[in-house]
Amino acid sequence: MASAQAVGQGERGHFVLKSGHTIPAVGLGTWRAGSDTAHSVRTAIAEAGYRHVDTAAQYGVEKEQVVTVCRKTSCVDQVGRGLKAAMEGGINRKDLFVTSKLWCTELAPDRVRPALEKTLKDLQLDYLDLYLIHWPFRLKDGAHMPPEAGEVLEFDMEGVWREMEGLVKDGLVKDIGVCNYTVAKLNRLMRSANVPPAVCQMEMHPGWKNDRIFEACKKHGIHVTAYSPLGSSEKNLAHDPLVEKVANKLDKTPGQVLLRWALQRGTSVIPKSTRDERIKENIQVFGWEIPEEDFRALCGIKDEKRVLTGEELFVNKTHGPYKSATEVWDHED
Ligand code: NDP
Ligand code: 1BO
Ligand code: 1BO
Repeated sequence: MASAQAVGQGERGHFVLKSGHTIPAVGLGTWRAGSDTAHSVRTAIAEAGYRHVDTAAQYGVEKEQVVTVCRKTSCVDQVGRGLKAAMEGGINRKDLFVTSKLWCTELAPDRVRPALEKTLKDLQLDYLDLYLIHWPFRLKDGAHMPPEAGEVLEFDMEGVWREMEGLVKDGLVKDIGVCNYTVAKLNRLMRSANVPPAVCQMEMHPGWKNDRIFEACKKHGIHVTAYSPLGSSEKNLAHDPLVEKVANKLDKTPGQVLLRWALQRGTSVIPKSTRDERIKENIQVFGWEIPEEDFRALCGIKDEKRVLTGEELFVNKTHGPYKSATEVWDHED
């Protein structure tokens, strides 16, 4: 049966990583969570039962920031404050799973450790459960979107990974991994890694199944986390007629069907919401299954397209080095 993957072990479900550590099957995404971040993190952990939070230095939500708009000063909430509030409410740090990511400007061996140390300080933590390379492209400090000539630099993948391995050795992070990798880049990394990536995070939903890299990860025993599992805000699949039909049949919400579909494929999920009711809804995905025929029908959704092509971040059509999104993905799409 398509849903053979072991999920729902324990109260909320988790997957076992290569390292032997476990990753909770559902985590809270925080990209574009903005001023609601601390509240969302606190609600997710203290009220909805999440134990996994996904963030990144690049999201600008790890640390509280004071912003002034139209002479009015306010605080942008942050993940660190939400985690702290949850821990003050009695949740143990060791029961939480916190993921963060190394941004593209820091993809040089001598920048890895300082970047991690800043993230730890901003999150007010003394270790991370998982630290990921956010995108496998090095950007110059202050690079534009899209990048101007000379703003995409050479990326020393092996040197950066050695530094990531050092963070594990020194107990600053429990596991390391990558995001937005292709099969070609993964094979290159596997050739030199002493500590193989525990997790590969990638865009995945019925409108972008990403099977090629998913299969490569399975072959290497690398756990996959599906990002944008609802299709992100740009392509929200909650209104897809087939998803709605399956949801009605199972008496679940479209969001729950999309998340359960991903769990049954064997991936963890990190849906983002800043609405309390959706945060709670998105973790009610255990103790029931999408039947085989509906699972297969969802797999058959046509018109597969990425939401995050990387084009705005890394493509310079005139000067390169990446002149198209196809090149960003090593011609594998
Ligand atoms: P998601 O697929 O999680 O979708 C988020 C959107 O769906 C928001 O507009 C949200 O709105 C809405 N939503 C949330 N719950 C429901 C629901 N039950 N029904 C209908 N709509 C819902 O998109 P993201 O792109 O945010 O991906 C999730 C997380 O993955 C990110 O937040 C980030 O942590 C991570 N990520 C990692 C990337 C990487 O490069 N490694 C790239 C992209 C994402 P509202 O908030 O109003 O509820
Ligand atoms: C800007 C980074 C994309 C979301 O992870
Ligand atoms: C804002 C990030 C877009 C990546 O393609």
